[in-house]
Amino acid sequence: MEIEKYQIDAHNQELETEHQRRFDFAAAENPQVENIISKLIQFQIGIPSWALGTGGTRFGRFSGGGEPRSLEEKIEDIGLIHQLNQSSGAVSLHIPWDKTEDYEGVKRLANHHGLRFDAMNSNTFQDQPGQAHSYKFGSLQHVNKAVRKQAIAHNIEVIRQGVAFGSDALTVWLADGSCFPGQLNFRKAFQNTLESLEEIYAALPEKWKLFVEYKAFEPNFYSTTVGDWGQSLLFANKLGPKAYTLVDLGHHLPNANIEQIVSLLLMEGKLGGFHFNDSKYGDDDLTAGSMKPYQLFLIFNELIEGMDAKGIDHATGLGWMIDASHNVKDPLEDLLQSVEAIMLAYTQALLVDKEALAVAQQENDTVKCQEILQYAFRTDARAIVQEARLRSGGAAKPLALYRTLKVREKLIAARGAKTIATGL
Ligand code: PSV
Ligand code: MN
Ligand code: MN
Repeated sequence: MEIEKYQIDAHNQELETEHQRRFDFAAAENPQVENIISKLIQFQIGIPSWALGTGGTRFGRFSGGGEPRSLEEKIEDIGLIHQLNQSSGAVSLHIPWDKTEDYEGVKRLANHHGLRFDAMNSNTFQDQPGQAHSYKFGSLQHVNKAVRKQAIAHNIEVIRQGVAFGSDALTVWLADGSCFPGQLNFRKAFQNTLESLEEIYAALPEKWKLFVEYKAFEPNFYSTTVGDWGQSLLFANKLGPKAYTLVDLGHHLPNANIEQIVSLLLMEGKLGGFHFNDSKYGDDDLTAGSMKPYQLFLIFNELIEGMDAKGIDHATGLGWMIDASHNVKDPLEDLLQSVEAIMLAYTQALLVDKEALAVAQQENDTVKCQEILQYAFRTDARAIVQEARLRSGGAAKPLALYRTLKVREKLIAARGAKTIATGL
């Protein structure tokens, strides 16, 4: 299904007076608002193909119904989100969960919905039917070269498919590690992984990037071979200029200072991409901004400061992607909430008085530094984000319109109540 333009227009008209009042106030308060709006219009967030179904845990899975049954239906779902918010103009695919023989057809469909293909994701954390070797004890790190070869070949195949889609990056996330002390020789595991990544790196086309994603723990609980940003950066530095670190917000040990991590990675020119989500305990994959919106704001504050210092374009300088999916929400509503939270945090960070902050830092005026940051964080940026969305042809209130139009009910009617999307 698609949402008709007249439906968006009618919704927007109904909310116009209220929006105008709130936007006029925000514009009067924030003289740089036009500059911010043009940045917001450019800023697009990649939607992961695996977030369109109700995520499962190892305890069960509760499908919400109407889930996409094919890659085409996943693209259509992202098209719906993008129609509503005009900020979700990319899709990140996961192979082999996303399969097609008709690359041109899928590309045409994506193009029709205004979507481009963000980073491709390989999967060597599950065994696939008919596969010769098991990844039970790792993939790129494996003690057996034949297993490593199989995992390398899979990653090269993902690059091949990515080229066919028109993507330009590969994200490698490895479940590799160990569950018990003594199980693994850390140094050998690192070296095997490096050698394997070198082969994958050598297969990258000219303009491609390789994102090395790290994660502190799970599914291995004693050691993870790419366990933190230090390890990821080691790999990226050894691999070369096309290799970067990818930061997934849920992949840190509790209380890690993620804003400091991104600041230093940016300084080193090695921050490549982002997986937005939120968490209370670990890799919870909760809706972005649902737990720690201040942290999200502080991360954006560092990103903007670092990108501006280096003259990096906000919209195109990094791979901005969501990686969230869970049990209880309608996945499309959840993604609308995540994108909104990201846009709000980005806007609030754009509102920070950077010059005043630099002066206050220079004067060691800690109180003033906090005042400056929190003044921006406590600004109600909703009307600014809404104005940017309206100017791009989106809906004033995407979630409200999604519900008014009964999109989920229509998807269930078209696809059935028991469909299950591929993914975790
Ligand atoms: C692993 O937890 C991860 O965050 C990686 O990005 C995977 O590609 C994604 O989840 C989906 O499994
Ligand atoms: Mn991730
Ligand atoms: Mn994760």
